[in-house]
Amino acid sequence: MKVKKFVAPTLKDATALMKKELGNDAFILSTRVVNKRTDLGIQKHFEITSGIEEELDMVLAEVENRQSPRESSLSDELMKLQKQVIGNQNYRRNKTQDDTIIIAPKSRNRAKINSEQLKEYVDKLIYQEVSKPIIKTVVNQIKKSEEFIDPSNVEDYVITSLSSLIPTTNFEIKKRGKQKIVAIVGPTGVGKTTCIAKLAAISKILNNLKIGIISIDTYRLGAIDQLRIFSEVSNIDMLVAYEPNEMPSLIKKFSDKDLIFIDTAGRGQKNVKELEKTKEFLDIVKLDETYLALSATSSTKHLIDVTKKFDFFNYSALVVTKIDEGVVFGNILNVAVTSKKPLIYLTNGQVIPDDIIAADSDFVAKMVVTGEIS
Ligand SMILES: Nc1nc2c(ncn2[C@@H]2O[C@H](COP(=O)(O)OP(=O)(O)OP(=O)(O)O)[C@@H](O)[C@H]2O)c(=O)[nH]1
Ligand SMILES: [Mg+2]
Repeated sequence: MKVKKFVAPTLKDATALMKKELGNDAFILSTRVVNKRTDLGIQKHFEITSGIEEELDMVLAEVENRQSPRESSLSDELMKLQKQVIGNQNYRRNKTQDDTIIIAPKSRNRAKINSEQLKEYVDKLIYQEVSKPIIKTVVNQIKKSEEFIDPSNVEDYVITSLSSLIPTTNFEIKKRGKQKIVAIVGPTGVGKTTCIAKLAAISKILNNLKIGIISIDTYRLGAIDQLRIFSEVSNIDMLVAYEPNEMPSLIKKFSDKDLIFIDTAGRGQKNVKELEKTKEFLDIVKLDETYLALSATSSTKHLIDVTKKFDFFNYSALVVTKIDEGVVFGNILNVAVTSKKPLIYLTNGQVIPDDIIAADSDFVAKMVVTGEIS
């Protein structure tokens, strides 16, 4: 930290001098009245001892410089989120009469995070393809809370900071008697059917629920057989709808089920006509929830495009599949933040029903920072 003293006839003038030289991020460590010899004799002046976190500022500036203009709206969104997080932190911000903000940390005696340490994490996040506004948010948070962060524990802080940005939700099933209907939509081959098989098996075996599966995927060769084999092996009822108007009667046939899953045909996000066809099937049914399945192996750009093109399905949450095949994980974080849709499940392999995890923001943040699935 750079520490400097400024002396002026008024506190306001001393603060103005400080800001002129050190910028708006400088803060006042202490003030005192001093006697100063002037042409008019000895006069009372105000002395400000100010500080600025030079090293952290440099890292922040570096990230800011790397940020492309197109990312600014996401940056605004993140700033709002960041305020939420900072609001919880152990900081005192006092407003003085001349509207100068004085940040008064509680103690300045502990070891500090050095810029090398911070750079290490910035580089890790860049490698993980975390979007730059998100990195900027994390650096900002560290900068603002540096006094309270143990330098030996930066990783935990980065994880907590990222975790606070990731929305997640839980799968809830009401008590018996209230049927729930869930559809999974998404691009081709991401693992929609496998995910339904996992959820169906878990709900039946662990929760003892009566499950029905309706497939509307009469498009892909072998799609029906894939589900039929699973339904026979697991003893879960399955029906097929060939036309949208068959849906109500199939739902009626499953009136004794606690939970009905609807498996849809995979559609490329640019195939608007086919997406609309799938929607016709779903519109006839009163769905409780729709999940959008996305593959962890796709790029951030692709994932964001899919979330936008599937928007008209009004999906409530994201299932991220194939995390076991993911090389980097920043894309998961980026898409959750940008789409503002919560993550509900992550799938981590082909084994039914084992390879599925309820989404947890700390777990995802840890994946992003360490590059590993723990
Ligand atoms: N490694 C890995 N493979 C998975 C995972 N989930 C599904 N798969 C595999 O991905 C392939 C496609 O899975 P499906 O469930 O048929 O995908 P889908 O989205 O239903 O495909 P379409 O209906 O054709 O659009 C299969 O080989 C699955 O075993 C996962 O979490 N990890
Ligand atoms: Mg399928």
